[in-house]
Amino acid sequence: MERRDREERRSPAISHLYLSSVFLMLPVFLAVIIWTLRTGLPPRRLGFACDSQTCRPVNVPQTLGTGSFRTGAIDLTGDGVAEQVQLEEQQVIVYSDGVETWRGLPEWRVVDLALGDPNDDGRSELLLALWKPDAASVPCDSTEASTLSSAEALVEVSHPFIIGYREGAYRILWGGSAVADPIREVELGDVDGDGVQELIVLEERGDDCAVTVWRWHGWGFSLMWRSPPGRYRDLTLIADGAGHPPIISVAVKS
Ligand SMILES: [Ca+2]
Ligand SMILES: [Ca+2]
Ligand SMILES: [Ca+2]
Repeated sequence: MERRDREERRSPAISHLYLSSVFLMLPVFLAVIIWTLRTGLPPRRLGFACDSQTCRPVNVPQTLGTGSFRTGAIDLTGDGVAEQVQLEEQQVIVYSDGVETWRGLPEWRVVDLALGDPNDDGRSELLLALWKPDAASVPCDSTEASTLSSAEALVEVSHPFIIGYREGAYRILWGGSAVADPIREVELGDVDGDGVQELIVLEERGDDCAVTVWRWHGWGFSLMWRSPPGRYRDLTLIADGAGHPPIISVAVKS
């Protein structure tokens, strides 16, 4: 009887201690919730595996990573020694033995680039996704056209360009026309396993993006496949083991 009395007398103290602990932990719980809301959860990654006809969704490792090019090495001059390629503040710079040997035009705003053989001629080049000012199309019957200065008539549009080294100099080997769907990111890789590299593009489609796969046809690229639109970013290619072509991987914003 005395023991029960003691327990009954002690139970309010235990309840008080329990409530105090909850109140003490409350700031910790709130901090975790705020941190999660502010930083967001890691984006989910989605993969696409391709064959000669199409690409289909596949599972890929949920690793973090950026799809934007920063630096890389490839032999552009064909002498067997790799050049260093850097993308700095939207300008492409090529170095040979630490010495700058080429940089893109100042009016180009390069948002991404890929190293490889986009035009399937056995030589390595740079595939640039760039914005540059182009002459705006002004209606022929517009009375305002004659009053516009040349600077005012320019608009910045998205292009794919191929830069290569030929006959002792870096040149624009192929300057693609302005694209209707601006290019966000590019990759080069033989995703269908036929021995020829494809151009993989993350392009804007309204408020969303689409992943597209393009084949070089001799004087330009033709579309092989386009994904349904999604909130994609960070386009990369990931190895799928010996004998298998690489898999396209994109992060999906939640
Ligand atoms: Ca070289
Ligand atoms: Ca080439
Ligand atoms: Ca291929």
